[in-house]
Amino acid sequence: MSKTALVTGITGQDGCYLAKSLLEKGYKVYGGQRRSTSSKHWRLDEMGITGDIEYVELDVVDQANIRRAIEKTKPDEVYNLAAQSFVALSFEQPELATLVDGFGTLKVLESIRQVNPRIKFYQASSSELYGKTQEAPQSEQTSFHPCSPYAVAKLYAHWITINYREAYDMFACCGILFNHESPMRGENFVTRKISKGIALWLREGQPIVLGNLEAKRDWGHAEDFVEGMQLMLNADQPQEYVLATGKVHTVRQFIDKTLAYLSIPGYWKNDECFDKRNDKLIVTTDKSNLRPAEVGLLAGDSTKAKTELGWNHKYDVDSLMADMVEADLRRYPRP
Ligand code: NAP
Ligand code: G4F
Repeated sequence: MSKTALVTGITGQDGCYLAKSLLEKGYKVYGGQRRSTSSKHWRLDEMGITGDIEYVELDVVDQANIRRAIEKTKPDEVYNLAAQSFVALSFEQPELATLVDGFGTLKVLESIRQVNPRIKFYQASSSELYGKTQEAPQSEQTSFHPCSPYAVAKLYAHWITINYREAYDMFACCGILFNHESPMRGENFVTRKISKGIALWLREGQPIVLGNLEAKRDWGHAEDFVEGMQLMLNADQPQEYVLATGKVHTVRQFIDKTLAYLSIPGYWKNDECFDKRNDKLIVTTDKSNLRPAEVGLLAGDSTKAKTELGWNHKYDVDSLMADMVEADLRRYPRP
């Protein structure tokens, strides 16, 4: 008999890749989405799977509503992807990040415990938990030092998931996922600002405005990472796993790769990048894009996921960047 999954955060980047993958494996997929005055299905539409999913009203700040959604959908597996996931915004709206990313997870867990504690639960933990840690690369053994309201809320969610597993013997696990991007990435995140920004620069000439160009990230592709989530929920035992590529690049290097891919000869003058052919500005910075506290380096060691789950990634940073740039060139073609 086919399995049923309830995915919170179905309208987000990971929601659409996970739903596509689950549907391909024969799952019945319920998508939890919060009320909105307009449709937020652009990702699902682009993937051509909008009509294959059944939607339920689900806001993770309202427990009665989560409970009803679980009673109605009777899932075998719940993937809790719902979050206010933009780190920078969590400094502006710290309470909202705490309510959604922290308490929201508790509410989903508690609803599962009340309705059917045999439902398997996946929590979207984050490499942001490591924050200011001095250790690199970071593995399941590395200690956490979160340094944003987002990361602190995610730390609560991480430990409450483990607590429910230990206290109630639930199959609840956390994937500690390093940055993963795709053509479906939200437009505020730096890789998408670059891929969309360069398409608009080619079309209309306005420069891309960024913040800290020296931040180092371990960027993978969401398509690979949603496979790891499913492997975790289908493992013999619920455990925590790091998913990462193990390769690190700065924001500046990601820009260089993008320009090289498009054969745009760029040169840097401090934090501004220009076109060698005509000195036209391509990238500049503005302090409004800096954060009160910054995570300088995230580099993941996913040996455990590779050996125990057989997980691996198909994309590297170059094929990820190419996928994103090609998608934005299609969306924003030159006239
Ligand atoms: P995303 O694109 O920002 O999607 C977040 C989803 O959460 C959206 O569907 C959003 O719905 C939904 N949401 C927000 N507030 C909600 C609420 N109160 N109730 C119900 N749903 C709500 O994020 P993502 O990149 O797919 O990431 C998925 C999860 O993995 C998140 O928990 C994120 O924190 C975590 N994570 C992501 C990464 C990464 O690099 N992408 C790495 C580690 C962990 P709307 O469309 O209505 O806004
Ligand atoms: O793309 P970002 O906003 O992603 P960030 O902060 O690493 O968070 C993402 O990954 C986490 C996993 O590690 C997730 F948990 C989280 O939900 C989210 O998906 O920023 C990446 C880096 C940062 O150091 C930032 O300061 O890029 C730097 N950056 C430089 N200029 C910028 C910009 N980031 C953004 N968003 N916009 C800029 O203009």
